[in-house]
Amino acid sequence: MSHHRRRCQAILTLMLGLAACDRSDAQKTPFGVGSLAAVNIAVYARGLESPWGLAFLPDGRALVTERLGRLRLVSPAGALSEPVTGVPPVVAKGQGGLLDVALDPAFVTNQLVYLSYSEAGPGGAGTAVARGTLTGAGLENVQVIWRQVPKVDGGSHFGSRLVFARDGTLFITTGERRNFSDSAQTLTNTLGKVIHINPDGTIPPDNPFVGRNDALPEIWSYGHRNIQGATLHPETGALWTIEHGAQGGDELNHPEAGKNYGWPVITWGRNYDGTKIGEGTTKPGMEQPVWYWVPSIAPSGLLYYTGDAFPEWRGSFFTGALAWQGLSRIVIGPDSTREERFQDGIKHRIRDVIKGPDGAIYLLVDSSDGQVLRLSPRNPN
Ligand SMILES: [Ca+2]
Repeated sequence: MSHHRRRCQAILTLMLGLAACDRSDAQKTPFGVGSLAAVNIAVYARGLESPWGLAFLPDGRALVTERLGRLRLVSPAGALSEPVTGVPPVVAKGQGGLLDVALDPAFVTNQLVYLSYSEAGPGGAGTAVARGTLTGAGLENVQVIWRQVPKVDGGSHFGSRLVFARDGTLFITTGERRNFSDSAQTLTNTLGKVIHINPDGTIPPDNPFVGRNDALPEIWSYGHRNIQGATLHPETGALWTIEHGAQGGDELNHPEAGKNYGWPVITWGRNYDGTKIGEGTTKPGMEQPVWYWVPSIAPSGLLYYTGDAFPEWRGSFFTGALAWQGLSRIVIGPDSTREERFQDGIKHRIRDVIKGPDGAIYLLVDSSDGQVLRLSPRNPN
């Protein structure tokens, strides 16, 4: 082999090495910059302390949670009620507190409201879900229907979103409580899992791990890090979720029964000190995300938009971004997925994204002086 040829091969190897390195270690998720010039951005409600979840009632009011443990009603004009009584005590520490709120699918007849929150107990804290009847006097007959096990120390990675499936069953998303990430891969606990229960807390008999003595029967999927966004795809009825990665590696997934979503064995992110996590980015038997973010945007809240207010956005996912501060739109095409980001006029920590009954998009701004923003067309047709 000539010296020249050897040198060329060395350069080629170096170039291939760099290319491989670029793909696996340093890829930046590309995105387009979207414009909200045709969108009217108004403050729907203000004076909320770290609003976390919001659910519209059939009468046009909304229930909104504040992480420190308050639940309030918001009038159609944006006026806040006094805190609704009957909310269970929460551990308002770190990322913990009162988290999501959801209405029973039969709310019109049963007035049942579901809350997810961080609950104290032996060992520390864990995510829990309670439901109660909303009356003029507050939440009544409040019962805890599900508790994460075990309760552990620390104030991070509680999840949590509540999503009803079409059959009336309830999905609960969780986190792996950060210092217990290996727990996401074992099935004898409910850290780092998607949970699937009946709304009274009983277990659907066709859950994937029912009947196994080495797994808890409420587990739907596992290998998750910290899921703070979830929604039911209105066309397919499937659950979709958003989870936080570490330094890079936020993910969009559609968790299917019994499947392993990889954390902390595979991820597209790295530890905060730059070191490698787990075994790499792919592994047989572990699912790949539909989309992932490097660097992280810290996504929270998930919406699949089907409203009439923004026809051009129908069929898109939206997630809020806490760290990046703005709104991300994800469009899944037949051959490729793309992302568009919005920040002008909404450069805030966005905690949740909700479609209102009017088709407008509502954003929860996570701040000690938080707001609910309403996005509507500037020139409605
Ligand atoms: Ca994953």
